[in-house]
Amino acid sequence: MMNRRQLLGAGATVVGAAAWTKTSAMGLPDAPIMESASTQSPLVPTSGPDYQPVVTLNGWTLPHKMNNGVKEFHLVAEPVEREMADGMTAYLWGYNGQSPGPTIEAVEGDRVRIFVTNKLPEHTTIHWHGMILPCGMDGVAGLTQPAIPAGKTFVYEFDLVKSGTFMYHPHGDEMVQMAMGMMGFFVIHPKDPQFMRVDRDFVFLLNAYDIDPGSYLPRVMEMTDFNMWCWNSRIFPDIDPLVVSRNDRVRVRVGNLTMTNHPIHMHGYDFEVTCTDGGWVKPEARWPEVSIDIPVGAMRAYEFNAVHEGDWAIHCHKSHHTMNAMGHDVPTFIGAEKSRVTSMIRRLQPDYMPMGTRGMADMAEMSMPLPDNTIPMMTGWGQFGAIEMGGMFSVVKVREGIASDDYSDPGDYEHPPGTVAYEWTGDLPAASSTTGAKTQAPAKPAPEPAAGHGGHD
Ligand SMILES: [Cu+2]
Repeated sequence: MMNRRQLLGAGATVVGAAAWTKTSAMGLPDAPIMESASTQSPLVPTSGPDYQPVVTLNGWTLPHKMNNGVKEFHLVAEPVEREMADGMTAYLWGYNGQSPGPTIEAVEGDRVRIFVTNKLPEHTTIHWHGMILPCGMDGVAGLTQPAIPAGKTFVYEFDLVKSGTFMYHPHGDEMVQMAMGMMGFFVIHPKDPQFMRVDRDFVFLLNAYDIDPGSYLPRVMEMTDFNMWCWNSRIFPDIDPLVVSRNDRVRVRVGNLTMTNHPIHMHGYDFEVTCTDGGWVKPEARWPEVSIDIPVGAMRAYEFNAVHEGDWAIHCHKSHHTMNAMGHDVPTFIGAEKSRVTSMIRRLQPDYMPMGTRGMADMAEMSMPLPDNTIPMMTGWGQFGAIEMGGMFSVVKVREGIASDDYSDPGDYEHPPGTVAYEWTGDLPAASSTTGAKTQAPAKPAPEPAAGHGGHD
């Protein structure tokens, strides 16, 4: 959970304890640090207007302090070690111990003061993407402010004049710093607690890295051929599920700070886009979707009523983005006859396994030795077998009767009897009296009644 201990014990990745002690004596608010990569409980407001706090997937919300009516936050830009999945850690740059940085939440009408301490080896800034603020607070190095030198703290202070969903990221050496993972969400809740109120409100950022298997550092010069497609710098199977109680009103806010678009597809529902980083979408301007393309440098929020129980897949619909550590220079062997060449190769390399002659699904089930610090391209297990996914994939778990503050994984969905696709063995199952069986397979139609159906009886 929240770790408010001082940087004194935070390890060698920061500039040093002395620098912290000195700035602390200068009256800076605490800079909380997060050490866990798992989803933290939402930060329920304890003062000011009520709102439904967001849940940051595999992330957390930055606590603030009130100072004479101003909400004060303290972001620390610094090198971090981010666990992207069990068995895979990346050396990234981020904020307050993690990458992405913590979600900042505040309320329309608030005045915020955000201290930004730079513990990177080079200068930085923060740009508040989509927010309406004085030009000098916009965070563009050289254009609206001098860059924040390494070791210095700058202050951003402005009024939050509109509610909505925004992002923050550097605007100095932006290519390197965003490729290293410097980004976060900034959610401004409406002043009216009933406006656009939902029961569950999830946020995550799309990001991408190119990290060679066996290495830890992203190749920051890569422009297109990334191999780690992430939500909040996590990859399947270690992106936490989106846990929802049946009949909840649910919002999912997705920001894209990669260099390509991502059509986010959720199974089991249709839904509507209700917010962009430009603001709320009026009800009469919405249309139904089942996939939402999230453009580069943009945010889309969609909402649905969680009436359908189940384990519903949610993923990017670019099929290479639901893979981990993937090489693209692999020939296609589907249909090739490799038995002769396999025996020849095995004389030199006894462990050689021919791959791809029947498709690639074998990859998900066989366990080959991997280099350190990487995870298989296709992986993950469900109650019925290998899921064969990776990267940008998770599960929306809708269950009856989940407590409003419970986001813990409820386990596998228990399908009602007769509602799971089944193998045809030549006979339809006997008709059952359970309602679930109605959706399984149509029973043999009853004989047509002889009576006509003129509609005038
Ligand atoms: Cu994608």
